[in-house]
Amino acid sequence: MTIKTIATTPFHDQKPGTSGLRKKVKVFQQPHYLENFVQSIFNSLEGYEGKTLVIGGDGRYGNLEATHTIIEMAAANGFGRVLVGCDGLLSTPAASCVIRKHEAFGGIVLSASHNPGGPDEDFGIKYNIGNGGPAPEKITDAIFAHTQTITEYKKIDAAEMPLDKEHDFKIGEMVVTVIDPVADYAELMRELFDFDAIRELFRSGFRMRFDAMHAITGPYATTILEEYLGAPDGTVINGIPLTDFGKGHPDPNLTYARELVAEMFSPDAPDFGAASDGDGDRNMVLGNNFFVTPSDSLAVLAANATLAPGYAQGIAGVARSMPTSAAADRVAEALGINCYETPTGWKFFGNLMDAGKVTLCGEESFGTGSDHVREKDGLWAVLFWLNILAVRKQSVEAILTEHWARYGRNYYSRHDYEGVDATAANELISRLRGKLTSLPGQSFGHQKIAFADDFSYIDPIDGSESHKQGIRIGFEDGSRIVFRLSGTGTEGATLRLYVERYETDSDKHQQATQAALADLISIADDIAGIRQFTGRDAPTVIT
Ligand code: VG1
Ligand code: CO
Repeated sequence: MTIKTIATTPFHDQKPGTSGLRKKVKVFQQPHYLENFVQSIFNSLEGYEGKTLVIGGDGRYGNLEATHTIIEMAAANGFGRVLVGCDGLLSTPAASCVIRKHEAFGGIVLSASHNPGGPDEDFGIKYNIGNGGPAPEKITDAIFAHTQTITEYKKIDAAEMPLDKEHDFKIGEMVVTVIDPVADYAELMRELFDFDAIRELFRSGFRMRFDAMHAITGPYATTILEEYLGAPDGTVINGIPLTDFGKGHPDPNLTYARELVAEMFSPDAPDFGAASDGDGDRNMVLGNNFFVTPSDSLAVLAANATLAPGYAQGIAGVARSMPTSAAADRVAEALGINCYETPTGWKFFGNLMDAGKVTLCGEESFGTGSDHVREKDGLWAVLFWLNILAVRKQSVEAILTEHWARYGRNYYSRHDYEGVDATAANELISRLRGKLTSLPGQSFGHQKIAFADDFSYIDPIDGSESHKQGIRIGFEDGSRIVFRLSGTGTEGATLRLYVERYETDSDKHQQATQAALADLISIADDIAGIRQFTGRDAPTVIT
């Protein structure tokens, strides 16, 4: 087999964002587009010759073809070995696990996460480094720079690419090892959680529903929950991964996980419900007729961490993204550990975990995880909850009610305005930026603004700086409004409004969330002119 060097032209495109490059499938189908990006990744790396590259994706439309291409390019570029999931499948957390366990040089994950899949929908690709986490900005900047100047890429045309079974074969000098996508990950989960206690919980008649949303977590959840933990068959629904996710939107929230939400808010609801996203790194957790906000979920996991064997020694610290509620901060304070506030995106947690400063991390966007891998991990969070439920033998609602009584309740909601005009959305943000210095001291009804800024972060480990990470407006009673634009959408702009109010009086812990936050929501519109700029009367998604 010979290495082909193919002439190409640079493509002028956006910088890969929070989670790599995400585009419509049609964009990725342009000649040389994927190849240019993959070669730009390799051109940004040093010292990978002879080393191992992990490859896998969430099974969306285009996954398998892209996997073939990347394997052929890895061989031509001098990697020694590729570890690839059967049929090109690996969830994002499993890819992180495999990179770490097999001490790979890095990995390429094919996914557009929670974005829909199919010929007219989205595709994505990202590079993860040797610690198993998303590439830091230094590398994504270098990749982008290479896409602007690339003139050729290398490839070996393989006659055959048998990825449908576990075995080894060679392409040129490179070994391709096809692995079971579930095995390494399932073994890690078994080390972290008390599988015996969870098995006993299911044996006692505990009822659970897990919605895999026709995405990658299906095989993982079926193996772990139904096979290893003895949950009844049918506990996992929509468990077969489909290239178009059954035409659904594989985003585990109250709007898109419709089937699960309907069952969990019915008279005969199971005790526990959960869902995961396209690539398996997000999670939503529900009790019987009860929703757990991701911010609260992080706080509950932190407060109960020692109940799981993998965290029995206690946790070093917690970290949350800036828009995530301060519920975890209260727990950290009580435990006497640090709580770090980082910009949105999992990559900001990597250094803190590598340095041993934090064990648990979370984002309000249904992302929770720990230092067991370097990605957020949907099924891990679900198993953590099961472990806590198995030990405490209480309902999800009772656990939350006790949690709020002890730490106070952070009422919290996120409003998304999806697919709005990008110019108008940018204008809204820049007008807010212009107002920042004049806002403090202003009153809106009984609320007085204490501070307003555009969030900046200096990484405590490597000193790298990130600016303009979102507008924060804080009120004197500790309430907070945050505005930022999404970095992961592929159509127009998405404006996100995050609203939070802290309530210590447990007599006031049973209010409906939107009602509890109504004042702040209307103040947000007064300050930013959301309706005026977006032309929308209501958000697309409320969580
Ligand atoms: C969103 C979330 C963010 C998350 C990112 C990637 O980003 O808000 O918290 O890290 O998606 O998640 P944005 O820029 O659209 O708000 V995933 O599941 O795509 O890896
Ligand atoms: Co995801």
